[in-house]
Amino acid sequence: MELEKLREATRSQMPEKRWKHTLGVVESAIELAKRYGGDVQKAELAALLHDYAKAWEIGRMEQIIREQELPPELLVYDKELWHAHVGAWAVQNEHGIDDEEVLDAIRYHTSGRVQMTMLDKIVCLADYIEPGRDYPGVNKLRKLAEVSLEQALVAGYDGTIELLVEKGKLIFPLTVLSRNDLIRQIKS
Ligand code: DGI
Ligand code: FE
Ligand code: FE
Repeated sequence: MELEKLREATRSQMPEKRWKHTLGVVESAIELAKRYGGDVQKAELAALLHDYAKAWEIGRMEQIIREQELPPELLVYDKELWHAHVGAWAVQNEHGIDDEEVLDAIRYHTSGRVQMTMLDKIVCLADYIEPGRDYPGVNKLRKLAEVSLEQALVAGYDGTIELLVEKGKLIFPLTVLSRNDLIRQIKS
């Protein structure tokens, strides 16, 4: 079966720990899709593939960003952002995934974006709260996730932004725009 092949292909891209995380994200994404009336099948597929390129070598990712004309501004921000865009390119290219909604959910799972789709939100939030995650505040996020996708995501971005500030790192502007947009969505 197609999904089974994709599972094995994805698993083969990463160490066991990252695969466990991936399975956790799949579980949480399915749960969130059911809770909020999202597309469960797309949530499962996007979650399975979201970190496809996470363990790829930095040099390989950089080359793909340049040669495939992925957003060049990625290169001047944290390398942690790269695997999302490279992963979307890779699953389209290596496995013929052509569902743009699924590709976008993979592409924007780290940074977020303005006007996130339900699927974008589900995958990004599942990434923050999957059962294997253990960081200060994760339980607060899990609680918020039962009430509001948007509120939980804002709390997630707040934590990430705080961490980046603490470390003196750059913040990818799209993350700030994404957070602003979610706050506007909550208020309207
Ligand atoms: O791939 P994962 O570790 O499962 O999670 P992820 O894809 O959300 O990556 C998160 C990492 O990216 C986290 O360590 C913070 C880092 N990062 C660096 N710059 C930014 C950033 N994350 C966001 N959202 N925005 C940034 O500007
Ligand atoms: Fe990721
Ligand atoms: Fe992840």
